[in-house]
Amino acid sequence: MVPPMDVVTAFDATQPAAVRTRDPALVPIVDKVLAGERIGFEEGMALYRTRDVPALLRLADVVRERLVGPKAYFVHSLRLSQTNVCYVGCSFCGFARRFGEDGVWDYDLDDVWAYVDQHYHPNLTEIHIASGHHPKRAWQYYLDLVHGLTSRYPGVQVKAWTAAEIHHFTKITRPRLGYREVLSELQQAGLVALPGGGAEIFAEHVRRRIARAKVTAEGWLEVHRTAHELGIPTNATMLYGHVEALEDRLDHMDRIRRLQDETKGFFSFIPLAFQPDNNRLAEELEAQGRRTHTTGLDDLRNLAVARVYLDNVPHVKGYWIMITPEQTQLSLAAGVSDVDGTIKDERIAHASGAVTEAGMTEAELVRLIQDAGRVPVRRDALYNELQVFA
Ligand code: V47
Repeated sequence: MVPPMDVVTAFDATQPAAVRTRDPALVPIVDKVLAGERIGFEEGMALYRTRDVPALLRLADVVRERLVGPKAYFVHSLRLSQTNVCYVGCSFCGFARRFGEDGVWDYDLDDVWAYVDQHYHPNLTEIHIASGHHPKRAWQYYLDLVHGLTSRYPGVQVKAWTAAEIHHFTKITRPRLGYREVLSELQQAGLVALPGGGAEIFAEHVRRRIARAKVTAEGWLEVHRTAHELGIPTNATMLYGHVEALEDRLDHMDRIRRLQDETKGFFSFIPLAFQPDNNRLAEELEAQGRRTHTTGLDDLRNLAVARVYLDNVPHVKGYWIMITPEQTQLSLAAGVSDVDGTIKDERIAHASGAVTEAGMTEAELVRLIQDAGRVPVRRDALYNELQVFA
């Protein structure tokens, strides 16, 4: 039987940040979080399992407010995927192509400059690059790409390549370089941050099923550890809503939390909702009658658990490309303090059926944030504040 609201509470009238809950299992967790204490794995699972989702969202909102106050961040960003050639074969991916297949592209440097010229505007701050594991491009191409972008577009910061791609680069260098050398050469060429992609789900039994040939979980974490040691901040993602269990999601967050305790190099955590079109995993799930999009409630619950569990990561990002702008606006009341940005030409999620636009305008993002009662802040790739919209 559900106890009446006034029987079970974690409520201190002297504290403005009160969270009432109907779920007895939440009461000690709420107390702990409000007291600023870290919660453990089982407590994280209780957050995932609670039926009192409004209390969970409220708790995440309190944590978010404590960490960043009323501000919600966005960036003028351009997505760049210089190629979709990839031979890794992740089952969730609708983006990758092999040479000669329909829809393949593979930009030479001049094509990259032409692409950026087409999208460039004076407020453009960040170029976020993610692509495929191209088997033939030489290492020098990537260094020239970063160097060319930073010298041609002064003021634009390059946030480039997922840990999976950094891992791939170590294989194409001759003599073979390690993570540290690859990252440090990219840094010297002008790279300032790493995006959080390629993490998928760390748990081995899931990773084997969806990303068998990709960098291992340990490799992904080691790339990020090394980046942090070199002074390159990074993000962390988690691909959810496919074949993983809730325990796998929390295990994923737990590994990120542990690394962040060591390095403090993550800016933000970004759950990526599985886009179930045009990929093998979607077909497999379809055959079992389980090909579904994540639900709105699961998206919010997941973001809220992340906000509470990852007490050492400054931001949880609501990625509007994958969960829609409407849901992203709601997520601002569920622990989210960053909505990514203008993006312009997203291709990875759209290759797997994302129904959102490929970009948004600044005015749309500002409205989305202000209507949620929060203060929009335009930031750069390193979270320096460029403009606060009072
Ligand atoms: O690495 C691929 C994922 C990632 C699908 O760091 C899919 O600020 C869902 O990393 N359904 C690329 N996800 C996107 C990414 C990202 C996005 C937003 C912000 C940041 C950041 C990083 O997208 C890939 C892969 O993990 N992905 N296919 C799919 N069908």
